[in-house]
Amino acid sequence: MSETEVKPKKVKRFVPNIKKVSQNPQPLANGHRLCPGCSESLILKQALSTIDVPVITANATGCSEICFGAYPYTSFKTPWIHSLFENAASVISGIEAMHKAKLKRGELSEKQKSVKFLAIGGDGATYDIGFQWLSGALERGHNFVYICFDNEGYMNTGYQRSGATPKYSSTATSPVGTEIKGKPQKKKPLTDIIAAHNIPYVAQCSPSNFGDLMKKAHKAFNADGPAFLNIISACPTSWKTRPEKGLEILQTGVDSCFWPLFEVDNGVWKVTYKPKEKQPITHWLQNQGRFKHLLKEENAHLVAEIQEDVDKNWEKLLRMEKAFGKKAESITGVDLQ
Ligand SMILES: Cc1ncc(C[n+]2csc(CCOP(=O)(O)OP(=O)(O)O)c2C)c(N)n1
Ligand code: SF4
Ligand SMILES: [Mg+2]
Repeated sequence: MSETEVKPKKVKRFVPNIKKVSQNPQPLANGHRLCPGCSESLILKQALSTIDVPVITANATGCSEICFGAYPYTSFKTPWIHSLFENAASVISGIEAMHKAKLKRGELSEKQKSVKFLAIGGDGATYDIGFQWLSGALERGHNFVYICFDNEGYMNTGYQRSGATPKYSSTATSPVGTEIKGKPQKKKPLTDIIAAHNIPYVAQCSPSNFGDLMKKAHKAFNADGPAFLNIISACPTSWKTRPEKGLEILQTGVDSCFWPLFEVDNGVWKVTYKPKEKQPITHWLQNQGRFKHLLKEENAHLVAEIQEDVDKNWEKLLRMEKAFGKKAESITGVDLQ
């Protein structure tokens, strides 16, 4: 490291002790308007119970905003602002910049100084329509956490396909028929794209692996600059799954490596969960109505294609860890220093 480089701040290791974190102030009141079995409230509770300081949230339009925000039934007990669909990252950037200015002018109490900044949005808001706002906020280096609830589609408006929708999922705008077998395109690798912004902390998580999610949320909230958490979120209504099976289904996504759990912490890649036995992709597909057509014999080649893609992505991730992890091997063997 050169003399001019700033050393990343050391964050104390966080141990998700359920008894202890359950005593932290809960961000959400009892009650919301999410469908039964929706993961979004669980994700927020897991993430926000890792900090015990005030948080200001900007919420992009989507299920979370509609279901947590409707006056007079607002679920958030902390300051919360509804942005447009696309600009939650810009709204929170402005609030964070104002906080910095007030801090400089000595206008904040000790409690106000400790405030954290959060932007939340669905995959439609994050992968697609708000992407340039998010990318700009990350590049400017605002100190905030962005949480994406990736339920793989525009669910609030009835499951239109988004950049996050996986290939061959049946959606309202890519219905299975004689012409197509669901969405023809692959899912956008957003976590990798965000990691390419070289921000302090990026991670992919699932509420089924709550210890992993909470450790990552704690790191994100304590990062020196922007942090991004891409969190897969079960949507029983549009995935056509049983509400009580959400976490089990998400676990099959993780164990099949369709949704691997990893982090990029100040440039260091780490796969944070390696399944003892990688499950076949059919375990992820089989209990979801949106993939029902894939289980017909005539579509076996489509499942094989998905499996091949998942395997390639998993191999690539392991190679990233090898090349850019803590024990990284030099790619060329040449030391440039
Ligand atoms: C500019 C704009 N386009 C479209 C809409 C309509 N709209 C509201 S919520 C929504 C879907 C949100 O999808 P996503 O961000 O994935 O969140 P989810 O509902 O899936 O949680 C759409 C299309 C809008 N409010 N603003
Ligand atoms: S439509 Fe899906 S994402 Fe929206 S509240 Fe219902 S279960 Fe949650
Ligand atoms: Mg969505």
